[in-house]
Amino acid sequence: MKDATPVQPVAKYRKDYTPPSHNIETLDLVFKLHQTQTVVTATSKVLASDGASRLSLVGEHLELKALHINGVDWSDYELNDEGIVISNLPPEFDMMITTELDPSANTALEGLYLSDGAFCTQCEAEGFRRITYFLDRPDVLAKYTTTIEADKSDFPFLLSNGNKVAEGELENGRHWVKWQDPHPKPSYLFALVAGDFDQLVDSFTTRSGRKVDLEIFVDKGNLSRAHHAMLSLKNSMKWDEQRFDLEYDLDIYMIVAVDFFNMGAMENKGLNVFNSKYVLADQASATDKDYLGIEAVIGHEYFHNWTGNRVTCRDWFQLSLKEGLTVFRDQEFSSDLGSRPVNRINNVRIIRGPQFAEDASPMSHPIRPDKVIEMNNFYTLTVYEKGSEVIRMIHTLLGEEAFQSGMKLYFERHDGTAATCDDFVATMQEASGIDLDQFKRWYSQSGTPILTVTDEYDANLKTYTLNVRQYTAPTATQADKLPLHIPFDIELYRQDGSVIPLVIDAKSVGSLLHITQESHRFVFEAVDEKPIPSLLREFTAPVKLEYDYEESQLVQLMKCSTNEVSRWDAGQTLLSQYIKQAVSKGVDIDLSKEVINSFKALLVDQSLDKAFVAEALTLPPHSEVSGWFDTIDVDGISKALTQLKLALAKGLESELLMTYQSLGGSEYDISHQSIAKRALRNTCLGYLSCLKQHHRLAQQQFDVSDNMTDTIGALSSANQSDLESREDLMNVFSKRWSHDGLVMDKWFMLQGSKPSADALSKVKLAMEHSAFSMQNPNRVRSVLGSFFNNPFGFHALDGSGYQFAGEMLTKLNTTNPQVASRLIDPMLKFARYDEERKQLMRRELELLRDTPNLAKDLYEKVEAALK
Ligand code: B3K
Ligand code: ZN
Repeated sequence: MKDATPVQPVAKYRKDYTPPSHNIETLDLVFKLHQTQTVVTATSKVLASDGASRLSLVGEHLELKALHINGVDWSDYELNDEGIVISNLPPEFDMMITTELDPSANTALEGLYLSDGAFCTQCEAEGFRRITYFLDRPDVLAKYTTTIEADKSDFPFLLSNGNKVAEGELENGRHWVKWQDPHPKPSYLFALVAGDFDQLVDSFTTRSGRKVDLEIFVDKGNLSRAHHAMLSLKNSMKWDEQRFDLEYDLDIYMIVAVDFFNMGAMENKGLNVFNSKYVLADQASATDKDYLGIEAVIGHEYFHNWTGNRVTCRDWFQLSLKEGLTVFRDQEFSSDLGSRPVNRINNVRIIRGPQFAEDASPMSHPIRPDKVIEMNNFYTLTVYEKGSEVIRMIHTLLGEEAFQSGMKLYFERHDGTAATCDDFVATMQEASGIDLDQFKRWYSQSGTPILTVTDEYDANLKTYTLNVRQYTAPTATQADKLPLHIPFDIELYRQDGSVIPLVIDAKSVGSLLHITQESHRFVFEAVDEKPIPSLLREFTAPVKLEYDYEESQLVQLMKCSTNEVSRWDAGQTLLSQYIKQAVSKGVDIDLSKEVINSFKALLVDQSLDKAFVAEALTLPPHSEVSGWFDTIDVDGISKALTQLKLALAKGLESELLMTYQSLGGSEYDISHQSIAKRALRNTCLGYLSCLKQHHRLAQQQFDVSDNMTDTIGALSSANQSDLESREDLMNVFSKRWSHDGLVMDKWFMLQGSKPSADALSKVKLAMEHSAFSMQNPNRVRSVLGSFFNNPFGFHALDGSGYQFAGEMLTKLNTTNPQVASRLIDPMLKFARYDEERKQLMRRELELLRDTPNLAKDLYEKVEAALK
């Protein structure tokens, strides 16, 4: 047994890619499952690529029991820090490796581990090497056969990828099952699950008429909470046939929900493993947001079957090839099934908030990174969400039809292989005939481009000129930036709200402008009055827009824009102007009558989608606002946001109350309309709870609520406004749900985000709760994740928040470095804070750096931050 973490972790570079020395055609795995001593026998057919006689395999936390080559006990090998090097090999051979591992000691939840007594695996990105010595890299594709043997009464279900081909009974109450996956796959898509579950069974008939068995496995007693996941799965399968022309390729699709999981879910071939958060839902225990999250994640993992599994990544630097594309596909799925504008607004918020923040952090990287120490650190908002924006830009440039031709060509050319981002762009370019050469810089360049726009109107010539400049500031690891190809959608409006047609050089032009150089000048003709420009409509590119809007222009856009995302954006820009002023000048917020009225108009407009109105009334969060300033004034931002909320609450009081009352009392269902009503009603409650005369509403709603959305709506309002009823309501909730960790996560999250100085004591109390466990990533994220982003508790000036964070990260460093590494992100931005906070945070980072056995996950980030 050896320790996997070398003293000084080494980086890998994208430029250093070399093809594997050997290919593995088939892999036959036999697992004899045991909590502390699992034995794995891996038999493979191996072929040397260029006559290589030496084979290096990676392996971690393994004990080698036997090595046979062509049936002969092989002694010509050496074990090292990374794994094993086997020498004197023939060009073609059968290899049998037997290893032993201890799943019960695996708290990192990578490789084979125990989740509440059930065996399960997580192999992406590099977890398979904790199961056996292997060429654990995505460009080695093999056909797998898996035999699992375990005790029958404790583990009646033995699952793996592909189709079940045989099973049998053994002595001593044990049994075995054999699975065969006909599709060659990389090791990161391998999965095994063994346990006792309740099973929800259904089927889907593909458009070619094949019947696919659908099976969802959940903890005993949770069957009634799996129906929404099943419905989402069937919707995903149908949608992928209709929109992308893609059909499922096995006879069975299984999903297992587990409680101990580092991320959301995993797309293992035919056997998805899910965090139970993204499977379990019912009216009493799940919010509407949970329901929508389940739909999106079930869709995402299903869509990976083509974009990820059938065509996989050549190396991990290409991760966005599958993730950016699959996020794009799941966003489109949610938009086609639900509200497109509301989905788009939520995606834009993620980009403009946390993704832009990542771009501005010491860990900033392009969507296709160049250098990696710990691959798990690169499952980021940049690779996923910005990656999806890059695919969306290609879609915008090509249009749906050409984009789908590109997808078709992509599968024709790369199905069954491991491809690169360049391969993808090449198929899009070829299928459409559109030049994407310059566009490709989006893959290699990090940071957020800024588009600065100025304009002039010439009343005599009736011309309107837009000057557009692009600039990307240097980022942590990239000093020089080149101009990008930025799709820039615009529209011009008259004062009366009508649209002015776009004419350049006497020709009418479309609304999509192409920004390719550092600066552009567009002169529009026949513009009969000074127009109001609507810029970067639909957020056609992940850039920061700078244009000096007058308040009256934004008020007008909120009213007349033909595009709901732009109406929302105009409102957000309007509010941002007030916030920026308040924070930078230290003045109080005083909203003009016009601003109040434009929000009022949205609130009372019965023709609008209520989910959209709820978004339009939602303030940008503290984290997003922080990104607008070079130095973050934590307290100034909190103060401005509190004042702004109060100002809107006061200005809209009677309409908020009217809306709140009119939306109550309807029968519960999860149609879009009902979700929208609840969203708007709870948004109103949030505002009303700022006003003393309405403090009782939250408690009233809590008392009569028959669903989790309204319960949490009430509890959040009580928490946000720190109402007198807060403690009571929190206690009632915790008594009612203390048996259910997943539901308690909502309570933990509220404790961690309490907007007052006592948040730390609430967090410490929460960690004493019977439902809390430091081993469970969901619990840790809900309590600590929310606290580390709490502007009041975490950033307390006495440094107590930072010190606590340091202690917690040190603990997690040994038990679950992946989770630690996600949590540390807010600390990496220490240099952006005031001197006092900066010093305090830096000290904690330095202490961490000096921690013995610092995992490479944390090492990579701490080093980057302290550089
Ligand atoms: N591919 C997985 C993520 C794996 C993360 C490894 N640390 C889930 C997904 O993106 O669908
Ligand atoms: Zn994914």
